Amino acid sequence: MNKTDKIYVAGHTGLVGSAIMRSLRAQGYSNFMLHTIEELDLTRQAAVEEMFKQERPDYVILAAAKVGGIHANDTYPADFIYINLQLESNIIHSAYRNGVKKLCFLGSSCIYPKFAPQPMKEDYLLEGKLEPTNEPYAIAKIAGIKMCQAFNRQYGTKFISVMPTNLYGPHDNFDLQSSHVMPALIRKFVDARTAAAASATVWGSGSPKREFLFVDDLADAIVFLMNHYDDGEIINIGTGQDVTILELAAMIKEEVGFIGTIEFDSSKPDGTPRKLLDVSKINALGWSAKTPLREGVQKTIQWYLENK
Ligand code: GFB
Repeated sequence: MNKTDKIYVAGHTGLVGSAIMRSLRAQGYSNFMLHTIEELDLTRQAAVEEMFKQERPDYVILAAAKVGGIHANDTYPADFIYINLQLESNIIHSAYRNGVKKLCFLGSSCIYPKFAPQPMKEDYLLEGKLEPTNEPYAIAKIAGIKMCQAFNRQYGTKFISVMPTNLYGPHDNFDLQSSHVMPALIRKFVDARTAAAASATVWGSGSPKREFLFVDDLADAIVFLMNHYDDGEIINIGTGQDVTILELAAMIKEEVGFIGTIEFDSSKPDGTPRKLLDVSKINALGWSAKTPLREGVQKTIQWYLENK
């Protein structure tokens, strides 16, 4: 990408999109096409087509999505499949119709089978059944990957698909019902400390393992891949290391300075037992994650305390 090329970052105000904006701006890119959800509803096909025709971006980073944690995915499956299918379909098709030079589609590590061997290699896609709590979301993301590959094959487009692991960082959603585990636990331990509570509650058993990538590292990886990766085959983005939910909770508790105990709510689901990405493909291209988990947790707590 040349520094003056026009880049459309779909979802530029979210956790991922805002980090991509920070990374692009830091690297000297300055020509952006940005629309808030109020200005442009990405589920409306005609509106998306019109916007592409008028603004003709050179590059597209598709970071807009309906996302949420295990409870939100499990409670609103229709919204997760419908909104994601609509918006990715509209953007991918319009990108092709308007001669976009390259598009980056963001998938998720939940596209891999629930009981995939660990760490999960890119070619495990579609080799087994999905985790039921987020199957509709995963199916929408798999459809996005397959759309990119189909357009590449039929029309010669250059659409890449990246699979990030669980993400966290500034601008995350800290709502306790709809958020992912990292922001939920930061908020719970901060609230428990403020209230001098005896305990804070962690959902499930605490035994599932998750890999966490600081969102600014993801953003750097995406800009790197936009400039160095042209293959339609999916590529994982992660740290290559995971922790149990209990280990994560203990770390957040310590960093927040909460002195009470941790309790478990076994009425809430654990979800998939483990989803660690094999990151040898992106490492071999010359990229690896920089931010250690504790440092990322500290930065995210800091951001939450300043912005809550
Ligand atoms: O981050 P999370 O909601 O999503 O939950 P997934 C990860 C693990 O943390 C689960 C546990 O085992 C949860 O039960 N957990 C413990 C909590 N306490 C909490 C809490 O207070 N809030 C939340 N949210 N979890 C999502 C998918 O799966 O991951 C999405 O549903 C997406 O589709 C995303 O792929 C990356 O890692 O289980």
